[in-house]
Amino acid sequence: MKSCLGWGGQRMEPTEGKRGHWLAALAMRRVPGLGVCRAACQWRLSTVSLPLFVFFLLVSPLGLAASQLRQRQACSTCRGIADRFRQGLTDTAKKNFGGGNTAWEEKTLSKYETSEIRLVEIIENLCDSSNFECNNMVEEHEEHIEAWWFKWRKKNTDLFKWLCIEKIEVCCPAGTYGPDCLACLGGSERPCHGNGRCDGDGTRGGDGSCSCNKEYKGEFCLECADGYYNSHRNDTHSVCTACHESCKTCRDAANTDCQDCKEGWTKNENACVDVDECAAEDSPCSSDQYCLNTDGSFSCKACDISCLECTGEGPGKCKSCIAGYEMEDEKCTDVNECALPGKVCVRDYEDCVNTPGGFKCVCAEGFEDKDGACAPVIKTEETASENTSSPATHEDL
Ligand SMILES: [Ca+2]
Repeated sequence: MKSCLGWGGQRMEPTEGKRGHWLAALAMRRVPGLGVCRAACQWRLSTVSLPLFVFFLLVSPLGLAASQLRQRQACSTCRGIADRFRQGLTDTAKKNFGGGNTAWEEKTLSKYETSEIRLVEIIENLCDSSNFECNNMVEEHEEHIEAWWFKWRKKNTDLFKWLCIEKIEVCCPAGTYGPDCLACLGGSERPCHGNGRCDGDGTRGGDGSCSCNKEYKGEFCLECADGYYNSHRNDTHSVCTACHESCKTCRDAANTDCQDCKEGWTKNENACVDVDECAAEDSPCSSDQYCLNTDGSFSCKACDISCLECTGEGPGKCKSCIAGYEMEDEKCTDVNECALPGKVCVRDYEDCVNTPGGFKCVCAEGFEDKDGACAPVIKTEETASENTSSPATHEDL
């Protein structure tokens, strides 16, 4: 509750001592956080059954997952605060210092360096105004930040470690996880033996288990995943290297070292070799496609547009031609219907135009299609050009 009362007005009035006035200054400047916090407090106060609700939330799997997520988020929020604080220190380092060298300036600077004014300036920029979690955390733990600034900063230079790990206890040292910061599987020095990610690493959440990189498997990420073999191995180190592309599993790097072949490959005299899917009696492709064999696979490609069926790319690889084409010099070639002995365009004043795979009948020059016949074109251009100047323009003026 204390935290909520923070920006909610109480500290708008300066209270006793140092903290009172800078907090008041902060509170007044940080209007955006105010409303949200006050609303949250009222909700909390008015909810009588809250403990019960929280209990059920925590025991349900969904609740556990949510609380895990919250713990991780709290750590990342705190880390963000520590990072922004460090940035704030850098940004304010040269402030109130003219760049001169006078005793007065040195004195002023050294005073500013450790002053409340500087602290307030830094704290102001720790969170974006829309970041509720961040504002809430700063507000809730302002005493810690203040204590660090005035008392502990010299001894404990790392604010993240001091605040997030030791005081607020939302983070853990790297390589450890969970409420008690236990070592990740494989040890905190090299979690998951350096071959994976430890669940909850560096946070108060997670269970310390390993998610292995793709080359590794097993609880400790020491074994090799399918398609990889141990090129180096002892009790604490394991290096897994990719098998030959033909192996599903292997003992070493060559295609003769496969234990099992990958799909699309087959064992032939101790080695895994490509299966030629295209050599099969029944082509795996459809009739208007040709089959292209590749290492470990195959693909189906479209025949040339002139082929009905084909054995490869282009009109030269047709087995038979589509209508409008005929086989000529082992190629499917367009039939010129217009040059055939029988006339194909039979209307008067009509020309035949050959097209790939077909032909068109169009009216000859000077004729146009009218009611299914080719009729002479009647010119109307002269009347159109005479009407270009209109008296309307004069009226407008
Ligand atoms: Ca193949």
